[in-house]
This record gives sequence, structure tokens and C-alpha cells, in this order.
Amino acid sequence: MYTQAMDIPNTDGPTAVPAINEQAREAEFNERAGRGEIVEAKDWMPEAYRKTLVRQISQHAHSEIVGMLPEGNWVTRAPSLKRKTILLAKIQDEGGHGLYLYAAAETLGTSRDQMLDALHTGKAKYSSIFNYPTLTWADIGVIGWLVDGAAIMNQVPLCRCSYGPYARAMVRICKEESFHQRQGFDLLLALSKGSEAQRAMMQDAVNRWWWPVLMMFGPHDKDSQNSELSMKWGIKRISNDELRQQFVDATMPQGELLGVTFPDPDLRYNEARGHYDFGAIDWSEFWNVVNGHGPCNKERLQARVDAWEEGAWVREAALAHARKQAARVAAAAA
Ligand code: BYC
Repeated sequence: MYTQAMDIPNTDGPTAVPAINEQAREAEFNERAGRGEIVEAKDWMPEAYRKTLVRQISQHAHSEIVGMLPEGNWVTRAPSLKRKTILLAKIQDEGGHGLYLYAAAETLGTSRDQMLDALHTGKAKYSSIFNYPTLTWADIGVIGWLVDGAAIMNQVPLCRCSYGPYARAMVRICKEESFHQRQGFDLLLALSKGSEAQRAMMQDAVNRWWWPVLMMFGPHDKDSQNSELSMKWGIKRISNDELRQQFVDATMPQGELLGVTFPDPDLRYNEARGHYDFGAIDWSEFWNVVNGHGPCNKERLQARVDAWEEGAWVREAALAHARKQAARVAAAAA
């Protein structure tokens, strides 16, 4: 994409470019990003753009792999072989999404080890939603329907993100997320046609997950410190509040079909606005969870750290194998 003054690859290092060019390059970058052009890994980019992307993509990757944990809780208790197979496939997909995203973030010059270290030491964030427990089988359906539904709403615009490697990873992720959302809805549809107790279990799960799902979209636009720059650079295309509203509007008819209600007395269609109104979000709960004090934060982080430590021998064996292969190739060439 970037030619002329910006054609100098980032690897030249800052000293290779006269400082006077820096502002002009940045202005040209902003202008092109604003026009919707795509930035590739070797293009010049402002350090703040690179930093913002590494922050968002690595947080997103962490969310995918931590997101495997609440669902993993139900693999051994799925009610049928069919449901167990579907759940296993979904959880594997989330692991794959984590890999695409870590790989996209690595193109920005941050190593996977650095990102994982930030996760394991509690410095990096991941989505607040995965710090809530999965108490019943209906939670698995609600995660698919509402959590993946919110994820799709947030992630489809990211397929048009200005950073090419992230945008391309998102295309594949969104296709899989849409299957995840439908499997959740399908699971709940089965419960809705089941016994009174099954319907009550579904309603209870919706009651517990509804507000945390609305929090997934992040703080209100006026409190979103990263939005202004991210929107200017075309990393984010639609604001937190707009996406939240689109999600509520899209979800209401689906809830009607399932025969569930939502735990919000202020939720009603507003003819004048052409949208659903909804009640105030408890932001103190959101920040409490984001800052590490949600119901499952400690458990989730510990599970990731344990997996990393217990998997050390696999990484060592893979590296030893790669070294052996390389030595063999070198010996053959000699
Ligand atoms: N949880 O300025 P803001 C999935 C943080 S994966 C925790 O608006 P931004 C799935 C935010 O990071 C779901 N933290 O930020 C996986 C910022 O703190 P820092 C994850 C949150 O980046 C498996 C501060 O609050 N999806 O769905 O402009 C199975 C202020 O916020 C949250 C993605 O990561 C939160 N909910 O906007 C099933 C998508 N919200 O970083 C499903 C990509 C905000 O300044 N990410 N914060 O310390 C995004 O689109 C944006 O990063 C966000 C936040 C909309 C999440």
C-alpha cells in the first residue's frame, strides 16, 4: 500500500530516516488509513498504531484461549455424543482463533512468548465475559447464542480493519463464530421444546449472562479511551455503544422465538428511535471483573499458567525435533 515517502520499511530503524520526515509520514499515514487503505506488516506505521494493534490483537487472542475454559468444563458432561462432538469442535476452533491472532500480532514484531508472559503474569487483559462460571448445560447454549453472537457483532467490522493480517484472520474467525452462534441457538431451541425444568434452566442462564454479555462491548463511547485513535486509524469501524445497540436489536426477536425474557425492566422497543431501549449497565461490576476480581479470574489464569507449565515438555520436544531436522538437512547439503 504505502509508496512514496512512506515506502521505507520499518526495519530501517528510526535513525535511518531524518526526523523532519517523521511528521509528514505520520500525516500521510493517517490520511491513507482514514481513506480505508490497507496497511501491511512491512509498511511504515507510527509506533502508536503498532502499539494499539498489538494491545487489541493480543487481548483478543488471549480471550480466545481463555474462552476455551468455561466451555471445557462441560465436555465430559454433555448430554449426548452429538452435543459432545459439537462442543469439542467449537472449543478446538477457539484454540485455532487464538493461533491466527497470535500469528497476526507477531507480524508487528512482538513474540508469542512476550504476549503469553503478559497473560500469565496478569499484565494483559482478556474479555471480561470469561470470568463467569458455567453452572448448567444451558450456559453452553447461552454462551453460543449470546457470547458468540456479541462476538460476531463486534468482529464482523474487524474484517475491514486497516491492518491486513488482522483483517484476514478475522474473516476466517467470523465464519466459524457464526457456526458457533447457531449451535448455541440450536441447543437452546432443543431446551425450549423440552420439559418445564429445562426451560427454567435456560431462563436462569439467560438471566445470569445477559448483563455480562452487554459489558463485552466495552465502556460507553464517552469513557472509551482508545476509541478515538482506533477509529481514526480504521482499526475500529463502529463504536462500542453502536455495536451494543445493534446486538440488543438483533437479539430480541431471537429471544422471543426461544420464549425467554431478559432481566431488564427498562428493555422495550422505542418507536421514535427505531431501536430497543435498555437499562443502565453496572460499570462497577465490569471494572471489578476487568481488574481481576470477577468470580473466576483467579481460576482462569491459574488454568492457563498450569497448561503452560505442564506443556513445557511438548515445546522442548518439538524444538529438539526441529533442531534434529535442521541438522539433518544441513548435513545432507554439506
Ligand atoms: N473485557 O477504550 P476501550 C470472543 C478494556 S473473544 C476486558 O473501549 P478498545 C469469544 C480495554 O481493553 C472476545 N477488558 O478499548 C472467544 C481498555 O483497556 P486497555 C474478545 C475490556 O480496545 C471464545 C479499556 O477497557 N473480543 O468473543 O477500544 C469463545 C477501555 O476500553 C473489555 C475482542 O477482543 C472487556 N469486555 O475497545 C467465544 C475483539 N472492554 O487495553 C467468544 C477485539 C473494554 O486500554 N477487541 N476493555 O488497558 C475489540 O473490539 C476492542 O478491544 C474492545 C474494547 C471493543 C473489546
